[in-house]
Amino acid sequence: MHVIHRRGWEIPERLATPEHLFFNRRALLAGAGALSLVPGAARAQRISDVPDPTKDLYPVKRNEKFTLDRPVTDEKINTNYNNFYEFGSSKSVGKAAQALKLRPWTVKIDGMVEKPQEIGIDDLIRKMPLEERLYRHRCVEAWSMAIAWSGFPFADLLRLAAPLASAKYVRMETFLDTSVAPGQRQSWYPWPYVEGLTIAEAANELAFLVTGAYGKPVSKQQGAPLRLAVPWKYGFKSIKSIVRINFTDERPKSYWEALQSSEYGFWANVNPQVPHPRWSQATEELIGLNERRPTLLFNGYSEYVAELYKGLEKERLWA
Ligand SMILES: Nc1nc2c(c(=O)[nH]1)N[C@H]1C(S)=C(S)[C@@H](COP(=O)(O)O)O[C@H]1N2
Ligand SMILES: [Mo]
Repeated sequence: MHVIHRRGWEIPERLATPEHLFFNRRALLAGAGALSLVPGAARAQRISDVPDPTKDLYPVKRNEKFTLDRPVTDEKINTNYNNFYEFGSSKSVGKAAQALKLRPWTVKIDGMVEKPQEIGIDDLIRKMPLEERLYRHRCVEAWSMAIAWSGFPFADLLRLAAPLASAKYVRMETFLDTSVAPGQRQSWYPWPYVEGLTIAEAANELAFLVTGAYGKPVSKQQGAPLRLAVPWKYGFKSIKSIVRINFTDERPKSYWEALQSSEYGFWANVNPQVPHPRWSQATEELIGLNERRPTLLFNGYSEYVAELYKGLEKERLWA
């Protein structure tokens, strides 16, 4: 039998510290081993789905403004090492996630807006100016990747929804369907997954709604058909498979905050100097590169976002 040595991106147990409350080493190892399952997962997707109706749109033109200080993570690694608790608490949820049906898919835009609407995902995607961006992604578990996302600026969604001046926050929700997502049958989790931003954060040019990755429609395990990317925040803010975008004057309570508010808060900005209650955030494991690096304030995106948090120093900005 082929003996598999630990690769660099298989995080040593003492450094790997996932969001879920009790660390499951077996699950992590299964995630690493799942690279061998790629063909199976791909086949499952081919059988259960109609061809993606937006496929012709990709690849889209790269916006060269957003550059990286590291290579893009190999697509096979990115799509085989995921956090998507709806499909299980291990990193190897890629196969289980293929059960998600992507069409029909409706996104409800409601709450404090001038233009409440329910819009089919294909109408939404075709209305929006798609571009590719290379973004870093820093999980609160102290690992990172770099991904070639495709999608559109959140600012364009704001234009479509036209929030009222009284709206302060945007609250997003993932689908809820226990018949496809076994994790959602675990009733101790606060389903559905919820995340939120202030309107000012959503309007920031970095805030990006993802519809594609690596030059094609985004995969299910990465959060198809619509997922958030806010690269200056810890990865859990990047909510997947969004079905509702609600505008409100009440600060949304996010999934991880509802589960464990002593460890996870609303802002969740990356800061290497503020440790998680159970581990350091000073460095990160670059998955796939066998490398550990110092983590940067705002994950290296200070020039875009530091201004947003002036005057909020008393708030819990770093959890
Ligand atoms: N709906 C939903 N969104 C989610 C999660 C999840 O479990 N469910 N996990 C979050 C976490 S912790 C991370 S690090 C990223 C992982 O995205 P990736 O699998 O594409 O790397 O998704 C985020 N979005
Ligand atoms: Mo994460």
